[in-house]
Amino acid sequence: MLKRYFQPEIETMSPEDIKALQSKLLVQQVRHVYENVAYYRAKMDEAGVTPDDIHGVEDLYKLPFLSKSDLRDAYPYGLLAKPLSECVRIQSTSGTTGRRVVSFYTQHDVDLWEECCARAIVATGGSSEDVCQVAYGYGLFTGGAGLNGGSHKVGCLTLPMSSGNTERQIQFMRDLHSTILCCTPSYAAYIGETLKDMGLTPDDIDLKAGIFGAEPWTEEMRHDIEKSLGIKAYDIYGLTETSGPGVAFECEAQDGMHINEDHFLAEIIDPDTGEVLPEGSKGELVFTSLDKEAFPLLRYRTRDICVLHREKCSCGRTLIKMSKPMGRSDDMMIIRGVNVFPSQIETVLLKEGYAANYLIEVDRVHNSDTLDISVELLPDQFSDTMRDIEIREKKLAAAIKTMLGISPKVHLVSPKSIARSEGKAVRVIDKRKLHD
Ligand code: DLL
Repeated sequence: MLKRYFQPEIETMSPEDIKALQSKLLVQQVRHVYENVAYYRAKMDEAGVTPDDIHGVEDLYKLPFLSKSDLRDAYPYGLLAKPLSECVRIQSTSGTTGRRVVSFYTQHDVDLWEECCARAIVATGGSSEDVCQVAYGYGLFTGGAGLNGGSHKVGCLTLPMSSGNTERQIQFMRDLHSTILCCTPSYAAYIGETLKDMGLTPDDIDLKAGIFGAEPWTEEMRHDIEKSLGIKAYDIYGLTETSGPGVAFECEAQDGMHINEDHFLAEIIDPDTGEVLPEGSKGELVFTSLDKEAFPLLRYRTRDICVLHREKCSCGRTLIKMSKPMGRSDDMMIIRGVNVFPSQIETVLLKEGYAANYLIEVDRVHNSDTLDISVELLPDQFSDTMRDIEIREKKLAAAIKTMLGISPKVHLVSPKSIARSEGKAVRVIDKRKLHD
């Protein structure tokens, strides 16, 4: 029989029992950090809090926050809570934006991380009958390693493709009958586009589900990917700091991701004041690891903006859900005084019938912000006359203005002229940052 849950005893635990488990683990985790991480001990000392002040989840607010700048200051070993001789793995972000994060794992940490990814795979209907094609990048990036490990734990036949070489991906997918695809949503969209370019349809492949994350993506994009690959597309969330993918995962309800609360305690705070907000409020997601050995993090500010909901889910899981992050607070652009997230623009583009192939360029000219959005025409729109294209550009600009409150300049460009992504897509170039 198909398993509905990878670890039912946790995934369907009553909220009261989860809270009790979290409280017990939190007390231990705080002590572990205080005794082994001088950097965080100094923060606690400064805040006047000791492990004896932490009796359970209700005392979490007493602990100081940890931020990206702390990670930078403590790079590379300052937050390590175990001797290197007990660590078996390092993963890292690419660090292209100057924010390299290095995370360490004991074997126990790797096992728990892979279990989290296994829960995500089973939640999409995955089992030992499946062939799981992992097209996240392998290497320092956590996507490949995490889903690879999760796939093994479920017992899927694992196809460690890594990203890139898209036609070969499709060839293997067909020859080896892959049923689950794991990659970034922008790469999934590209695979869908390539399938069509190869003269194939979803009927020519056996995929049934996709596990896509590592970057923000909209509901509209989900719909497009599902159509182009003939699958159900599920979201998965995580960050290098917390191990990698699998902190939260989507189930059959496809309306938010269940957080693996036995390993991660989530809070939402006001990003400006640090005040803890009630459930249902939009704010910055903060995570406390509960049972990590090598790289535990207490009250880590992710900068991701989302909402937490604890309600009965049709899948039977009791784990709290997070909404799709609409982007990092540092992805938010302030253009002519207005807050703009790239995901808002993507929503309009897809609703207006374009694909998610676009580039947003922001600049400042004569002290005034400019917003230029290049969007690819679809092949059937490309035959339009110049006049038709101008009308389209105006219509799209008006729809974006309605969403954002500011007017962009829209440039419709020829199909396939915007570079495709095999990993995380780069959709914004903010030239103002280059001038500063
Ligand atoms: O992206 C880990 C990951 C790999 C998650 C594969 C899911 C699948 P980092 O490179 O450290 O780790 O980037 C973490 O990516 O803080 C979010 O801003 C963003 N992110 C991750 N998952 C999602 C998602 C991996 N499902 C950063 N939706 C996070 C939106 C996401 N943003």
